[in-house]
Amino acid sequence: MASPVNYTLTDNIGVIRIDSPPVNALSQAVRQGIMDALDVAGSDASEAVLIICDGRTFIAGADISEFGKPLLDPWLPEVVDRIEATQKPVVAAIHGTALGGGFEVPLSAHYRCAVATAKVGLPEVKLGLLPGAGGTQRTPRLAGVEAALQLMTSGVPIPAAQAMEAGLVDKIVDGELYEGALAWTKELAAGGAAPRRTSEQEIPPFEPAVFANYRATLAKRARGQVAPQSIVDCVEGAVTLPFADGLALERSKFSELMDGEQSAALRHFFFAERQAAKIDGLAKDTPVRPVESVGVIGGGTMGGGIAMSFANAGIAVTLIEISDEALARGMAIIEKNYAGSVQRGKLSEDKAAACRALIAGSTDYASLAEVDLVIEAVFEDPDLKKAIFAKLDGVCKPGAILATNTSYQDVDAIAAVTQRPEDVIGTHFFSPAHIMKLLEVVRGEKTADDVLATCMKLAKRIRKVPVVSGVCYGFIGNRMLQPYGKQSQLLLLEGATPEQVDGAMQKWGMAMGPLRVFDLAGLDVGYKARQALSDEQKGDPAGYRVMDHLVEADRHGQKTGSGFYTYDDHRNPTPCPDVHKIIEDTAAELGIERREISDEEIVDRLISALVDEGRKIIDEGIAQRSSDIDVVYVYGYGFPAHRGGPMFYADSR
Ligand code: 3H9
Repeated sequence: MASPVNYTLTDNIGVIRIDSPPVNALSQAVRQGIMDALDVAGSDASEAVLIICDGRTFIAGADISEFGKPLLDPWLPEVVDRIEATQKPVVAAIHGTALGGGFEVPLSAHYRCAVATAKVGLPEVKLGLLPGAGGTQRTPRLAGVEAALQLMTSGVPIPAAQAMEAGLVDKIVDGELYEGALAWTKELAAGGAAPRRTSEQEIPPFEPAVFANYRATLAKRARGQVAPQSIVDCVEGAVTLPFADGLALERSKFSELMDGEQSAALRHFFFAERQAAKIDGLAKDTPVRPVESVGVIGGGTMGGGIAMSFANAGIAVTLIEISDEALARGMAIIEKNYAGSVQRGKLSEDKAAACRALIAGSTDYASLAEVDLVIEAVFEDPDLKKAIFAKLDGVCKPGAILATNTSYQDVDAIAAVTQRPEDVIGTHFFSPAHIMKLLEVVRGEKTADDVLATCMKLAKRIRKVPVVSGVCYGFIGNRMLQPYGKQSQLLLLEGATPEQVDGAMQKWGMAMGPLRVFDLAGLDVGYKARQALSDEQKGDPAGYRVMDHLVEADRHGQKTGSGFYTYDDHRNPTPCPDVHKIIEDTAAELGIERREISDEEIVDRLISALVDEGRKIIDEGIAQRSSDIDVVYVYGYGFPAHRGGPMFYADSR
């Protein structure tokens, strides 16, 4: 097999060109190829060496698919040390994204240039790792301690201009990268530039408290995660130890993390997320329909958030409401959200204005005649939804995709009211829709393949992570939430308090415990729904009776200032003795004996409830694969990514 690394002597420059699609990851063959090329460059007539990549990006990191398997020589740390030790000046030329090991290669080169659109970063933390090829030692030498900690503990890549300001890149190349980089390398050689080894540079002065501050902040921001703290240890090592000892520290910490459960879970999750985009039985080249304009029906929190998701991706939106007043209210929420993003520095004023300008309002369905996709996001009333779809069938152009954002309703029944059920699909967003990454794409019985393929592709365009679900009550995520919610009620009746249940789950890593989630959603919603059901339909009263009593005591959840907790003006929950009394009385009413319940039992029973339902969802073919369920739970329900998702967690036990 041809090597993915090609070496040529071009004039007086040795050019090492890496071509290993899709992202030039540092597989064994690439590492070996770089070593071989350096061998040749070491003894030929070249006066300097240029490392550059073909394809869509510079190296995107170590090859993650090799992780967790026996190490293959040469190891990346050896490769980067060899680059740095080269006796001729080595230049790295970056385009696309230089990430992880893919940025540690340029850090070990002597000079770095990039095109303006390039980004560089050390995202290992997102895989439960730290930069293990000298990144923790070289980055602070170039950019200073604080910038290094920021880059590595956040894992967020930075644009080339920012990298240049930080000292991580020396030159921005205008125009074609190869030409510009080659010319610069020649210039350096002509000027007698010597190898400039990062390991030999002094670390710029820094605030000594920075390490303690980072440790404290990360203990909160990355609760329970090992890798961020290990990164701080290594950067501290960079300032206290000689370079070689710092590298040894980095290596030992890297190996510890690699062998640990958290990195295994996060690596699983990396591939799970990418796998979720693939649809079994659907050809890769299934055509997609063009989507350049979208209609959203319903200007509530959900509809507004959906409209913003499209506008943020540059897609024009028509927002439909039933009256001018309702439309004005919806538009005002959107304005407020954009103003908030500007205030928090997430969006520039110009960008916010441009996005906002893409959202037009209307009270007339005729304005949807030419849109490519409509998403209905009105409240969960099946008759109303069906009436809307019948109307859409009348006004929308042939080929328009008709989507419902329902959380529970039968997508097939909604499709059946139209003359074009093949164009109907579910797109279930999560609130707040302009922020949450998950999108459940619900494939109806008659949904056409190209409609499904279009929605999956579109999801990526609006920066969502799509997961396909079949039709069932609650689809993947909310269906699993039902037994989970029920289990939380049983735990209360059997002896736990709301704060104990939520505390145990949050300590374990959930963003929010189940009872705070109930409070957030509103206890009255389920209460009202239950009023229409017979006792038999309602099922075991232990699953809902406490909530009934809370609503009857006017505790409707966070929006009314009280539910399972009492809330202050900043929505902070406080445990409430009245709630404890309601729980104890309900247990007595249902003849349930109370006992001491451990945090371990709480976590075990709640996660088992999720997993048992998850297995049914797989068996019924509602989810394509168990890793899809993990993606749903991490991106939609605050499940800790470092535990890999509920199904991975259960499988690994
Ligand atoms: C590291 O470097 C450790 C070192 O410090 C120390 C070592 C000793 N390896 O995301 P996409 C595949 S840790 C293997 O859909 P995009 C991916 O699975 C690494 N495969 O494209 C997918 O395959 P498929 C630090 C990889 O354009 C295909 O490429 N680096 C790798 O949306 C396309 O990927 C990172 O964490 C990899 N490193 O985004 C960067 N990367 O087609 C991880 C990608 O079969 N990568 N693949 O599903 C990314 O963040 C994104 O892939 C990237 C492109 C932004 C590059």
